[in-house]
Amino acid sequence: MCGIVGYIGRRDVAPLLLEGLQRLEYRGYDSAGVVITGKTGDLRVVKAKGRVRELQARVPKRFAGTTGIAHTRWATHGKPSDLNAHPHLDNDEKVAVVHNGIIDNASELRARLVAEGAELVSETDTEVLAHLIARSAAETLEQKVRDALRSVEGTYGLAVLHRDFPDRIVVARNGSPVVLGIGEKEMFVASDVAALVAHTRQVVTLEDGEMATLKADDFRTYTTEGSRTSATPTTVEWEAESYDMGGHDTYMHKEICEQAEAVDRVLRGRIDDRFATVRLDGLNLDAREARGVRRIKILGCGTSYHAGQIGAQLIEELARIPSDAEPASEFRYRNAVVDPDTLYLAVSQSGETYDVLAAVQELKRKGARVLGVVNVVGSAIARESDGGMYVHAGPEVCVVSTKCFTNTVVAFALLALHLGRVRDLSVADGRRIIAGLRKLPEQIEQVLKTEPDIKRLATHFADARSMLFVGRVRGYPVAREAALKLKEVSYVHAEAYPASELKHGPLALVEPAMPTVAIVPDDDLLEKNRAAMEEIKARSGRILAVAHQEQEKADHTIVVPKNEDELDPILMGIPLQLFAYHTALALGRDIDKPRNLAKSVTVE
Ligand code: HGA
Repeated sequence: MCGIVGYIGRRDVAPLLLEGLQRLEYRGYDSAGVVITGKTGDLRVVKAKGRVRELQARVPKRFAGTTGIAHTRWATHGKPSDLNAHPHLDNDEKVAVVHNGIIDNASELRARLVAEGAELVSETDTEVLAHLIARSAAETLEQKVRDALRSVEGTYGLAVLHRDFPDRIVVARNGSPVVLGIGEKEMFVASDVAALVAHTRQVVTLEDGEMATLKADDFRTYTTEGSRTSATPTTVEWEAESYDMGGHDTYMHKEICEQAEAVDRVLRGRIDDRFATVRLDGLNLDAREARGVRRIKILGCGTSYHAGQIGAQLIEELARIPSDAEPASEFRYRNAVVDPDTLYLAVSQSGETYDVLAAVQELKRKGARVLGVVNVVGSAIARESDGGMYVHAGPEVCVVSTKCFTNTVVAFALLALHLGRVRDLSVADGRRIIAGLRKLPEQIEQVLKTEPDIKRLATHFADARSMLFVGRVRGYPVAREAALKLKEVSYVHAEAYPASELKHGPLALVEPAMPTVAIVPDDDLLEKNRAAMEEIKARSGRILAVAHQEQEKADHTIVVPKNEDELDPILMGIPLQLFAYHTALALGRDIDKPRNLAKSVTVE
């Protein structure tokens, strides 16, 4: 979702900003724009609907300056167009603003500004900010921005340039990430560290309600009320190279192929062989508290929600704590009963997903204990939770999640083992699960080796307009995630059902043109899954099984290595990521940036 990049220093700013925008492209966007302080002090703006390369093509040859801000927009108010792209300026072109988030009272402010004689030229909510800042009678830019923000309701991460204050960029955060990058006689700002790491790894993440002033030689942070806050830079652990494609044609392919390493990382340093358990220090939950948990509720959106469904099953199986997962986007609106003995787990790759963050804030308000399960260190959900686990998948650039999903599920397996071992899970079972976890990286490599077969199968099924995905119990969330992946990246309609539900409705859809992917692990439900395949075959349905052995009833089988029953879902999902990938490739889709989707959904 939208991205912000800004720079103030001594270098030529336009190439730096364009490169920063390119690093944010993965988040998904529909238009882009840049504004710099030109040689004469004027604000010079270029905007373009479409990709950053289209913006780049419009940037004039002479576009020199050493201060500027830029944006990739994902429209919430007003269609994607040149005019609606950010930055937005006031009528005198004194103030330029780039903004992530939503101004809830924009129509009211717009009416007020129009009544006062302002001429608003775009359909966006953002534009009111530029006019409000320009109209403030306050003396300093900081005060002008503060004045404007006082009238605003909503969420923002924003950066502001002012013609009369060419020595600074002022930024503010409320509900949408803003990260400062601290360099040597130069400062950066971005909505995501991805845009900064090529230049500096020293960063300061603003809190909600915080603002900052960046000058070439220094920066300061303060609250929206004006009191100074302390900001000690931290070092980002991810390298700039982690954001490169590393010889693959797409980030999705790269990230699928990185999963063995990624799983190794989430396990590293956490296994405790002596007690057949794992150490998860960041949980901030001692053994007594862990024993006191009566229920677990996992909240996430999209793929993270599906990872949470597998997580809930793992926790029920290994720790025998009643657990379930729910979309955070629904939970936060249903005035849920918040129970003091329930432990809440908030799952998000970016740690900034707005719906998840809002659910966390609502839970905290009601006094619940919330743990974050996130990938991005220091992100909003990590900071607002009482503790949690990082999933250590490394940067995930493709809009659709693959390695982060797998690592999140493995992190849940670790949590389930930990909770199980402070309760009734035996040492023998603890050892069995640990051995299974240790086998995962190698088994993932084995699955990845079957890619040529999966590619052939994906090409074979690529003519299907719709596909059914079925599984039972452990296999069902795997089917749901695989169906989502196929939809997201290939735009082929896919529906997931518990295989047990087939005869209660979806069997009516089965015919040769509607193939079924069946998740068929070698566990106590094997015969039931075979019976489901039999039902499909009897209706002339085509079947692709993902199983631990060749399935006679299926037309094709992708065989994956067997692990412990509880951990099987982790491996069974991986070939279906490749299946979605190769279907999308066969259909010529824009794999890393599927239409209408964004990476971190930082608006509601
Ligand atoms: N509301 C603004 C910015 C949207 C945004 O933050 N998207 O992620 C607009 O529509 O331009």
